[in-house]
Amino acid sequence: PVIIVATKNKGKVREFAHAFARIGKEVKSMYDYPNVPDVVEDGTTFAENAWKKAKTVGDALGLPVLADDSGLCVDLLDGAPGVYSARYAGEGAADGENNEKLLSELESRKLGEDTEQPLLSPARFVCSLVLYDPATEEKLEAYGTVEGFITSETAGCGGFGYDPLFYLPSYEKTMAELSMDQKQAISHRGAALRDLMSKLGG
Ligand code: ITT
Repeated sequence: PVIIVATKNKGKVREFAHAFARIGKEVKSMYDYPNVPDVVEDGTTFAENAWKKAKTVGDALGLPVLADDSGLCVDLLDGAPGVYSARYAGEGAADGENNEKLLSELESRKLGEDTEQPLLSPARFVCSLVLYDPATEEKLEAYGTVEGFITSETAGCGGFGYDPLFYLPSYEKTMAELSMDQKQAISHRGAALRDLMSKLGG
C-alpha cells in the first residue's frame, strides 16, 4: 500500500509519511521518481496549482497521485506571500530567507503607518490537496486552513517553512514548537487530510 505524493518539499514528505503511516500506507515522493518533469506552478490559486501538480505527475507516472499546494496568507500584507510562499525571497530561497523577507516586509509596513502597530499580524496557513487517478481521470479535492499570528522573532525548530514565525495563541507557542502529532491535529495540512479522508468515506 503505497501513496505517491507529488512533492519535492521534504517537510511535506515528513508530514505525509507520518500521517499515512497511521493507516499503514507508505509514502513515496518525487525523490523516488527523479525522472518526473518539474511542474510549472503558475496558477493564481492553491487549488489550481495543486491540480497542475497532480495532473502533470499523475499523467507522467500513469499512477494515482496526491498533490499539495499550500502557503501562508498574511492580512497586513494583503494575503501575501500566498501562492508565492515557497519563493517569496526568490526562486529556490531557503526557509530562513523567506522568513527574513516576511519580517522585513511586515517591518516596513509597520513603519509606513502613523500609529504604532504591533508586529503580530493575523495570518493563516492554507492547504489544497488533489488526489488524481489518471486511469479513471477521477479527481478529488480537499482543503484545510489554520488561523494564527506572525510573531517578530522565530521560535522552535520543528516543522518547516514559516512555522517558527506562526504563533498560535491557544498554545502560546509557534507551530515550530509543536510535536508533529500536535501540528497534524491543528494544521492546514492535517485539516485538509481529514477533509480528504471523509470524502473518501473513511
Ligand atoms: P512542492 O511544490 O514540491 O510540493 P513547494 O515547497 O514548492 O513544494 P508549495 O508551492 O505548495 O510547495 O509552497 C508551499 C510553501 O508554503 C512552503 O515552501 C512553505 O514556505 C509554506 N508552507 C506550506 N505549508 C507549510 C507548513 O505546514 N508550515 C510552514 N510553511 C508552510
